[in-house]
Amino acid sequence: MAKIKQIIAREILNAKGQPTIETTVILTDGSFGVASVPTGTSVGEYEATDLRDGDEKRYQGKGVLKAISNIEQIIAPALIGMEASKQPEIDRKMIEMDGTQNKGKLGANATLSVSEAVAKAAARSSILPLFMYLRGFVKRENLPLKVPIPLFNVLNGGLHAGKNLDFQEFLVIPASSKSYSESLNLGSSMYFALEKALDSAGYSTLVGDEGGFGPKLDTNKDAIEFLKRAADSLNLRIGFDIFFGLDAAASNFYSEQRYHIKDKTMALTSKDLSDYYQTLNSDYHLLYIEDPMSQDDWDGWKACNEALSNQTLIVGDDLTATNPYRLQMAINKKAINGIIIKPNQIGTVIESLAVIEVARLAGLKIIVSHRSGETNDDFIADFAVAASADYCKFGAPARGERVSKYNRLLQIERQLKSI
Ligand code: 2PG
Ligand code: MG
Repeated sequence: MAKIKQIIAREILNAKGQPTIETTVILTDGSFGVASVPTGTSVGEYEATDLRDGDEKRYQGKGVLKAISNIEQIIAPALIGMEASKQPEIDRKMIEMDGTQNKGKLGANATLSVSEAVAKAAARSSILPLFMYLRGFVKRENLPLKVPIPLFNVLNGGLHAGKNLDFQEFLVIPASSKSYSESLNLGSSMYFALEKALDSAGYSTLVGDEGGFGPKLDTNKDAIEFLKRAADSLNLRIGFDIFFGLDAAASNFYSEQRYHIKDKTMALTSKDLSDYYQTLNSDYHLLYIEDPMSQDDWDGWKACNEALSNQTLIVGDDLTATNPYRLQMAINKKAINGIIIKPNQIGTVIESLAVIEVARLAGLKIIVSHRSGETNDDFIADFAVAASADYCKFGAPARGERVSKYNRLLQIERQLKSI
């Protein structure tokens, strides 16, 4: 069994031009794994620490040299000599060495890059595709091995597009009856149909952080209306061939217990906002709403889930932050029926899988997600398949750091056919 021989980390840039970590793990049999970790822009309050140097002379204080030194000086000496296939022990060791609730000492960016690089190296060493290797750590192996349904973020708003709109992501979701490759084609067709619809109405088609268009429209509803126009232009039946979804990222337009959106002149209570989602739902068949309420507005969440969950996925992201305690609260309060899983919100591969396990037992839908500040690393594509996620959210079907994941899923789809 191959053991960890060397761990090297370096500072690279993510797709937004901010520093991040790339870690290489080399094993005694010569196998190696390279992993780089993403960064969020709209970061929830309950996420694990993305450790930054704070040295204003380098990269506006966002350098990651401290996290890198944690990898090389603290993590590497402890992990070298361990069997690479013992992912749970390796991740546990890092959790213990960190000793905080939120990876505040070592940095979740440091621990995750090592955790993922170890998994990649061990997969190579065992001559398994990464998704098959990771599958070995997933409980309830009778779950279907399939490519998740992609959620395409074709229109960007909020912090991802200069606050052009309040809601952050306008998603198109292919019907579950379609194969993954058909779904990718559909997402791409919608993307270009939307570009045409915006352009012919005189709006900008410049793109936001996740590759979707970022037009300055009058209301959030207008953005959904443009999705409808794009679908109509392709003769797609909404609610049959294609569905729409939102990541409202509502913490970003919540202040003094009110929600502020362009669609309404008055500030909204949770109840008003929930009613508005219901109106949008009856007009546009919203299959999915992520973070409809702010991250601590539990009453709002509960009421929204109660009102909408029979037709719509009510999904926690900032609310749950891939954190077992937050997830348990959300389950107890009946606040959600789906959960976003972002490995960098918690900091290791095994902890991310454990959160999925608990969520699935509670009957929640699982959505594996990228971050807005991605790299070209495609780890989460394999991770999503291994975990039998219901959906995956990797941005628009455009731009290198987004399509690296979608393209990897194409490869996996082929590999699954030959199993
Ligand atoms: C989100 C994510 C990813 P960010 O809110 O779901 O789309 O955005 O990475 O900026 O938190
Ligand atoms: Mg989100």
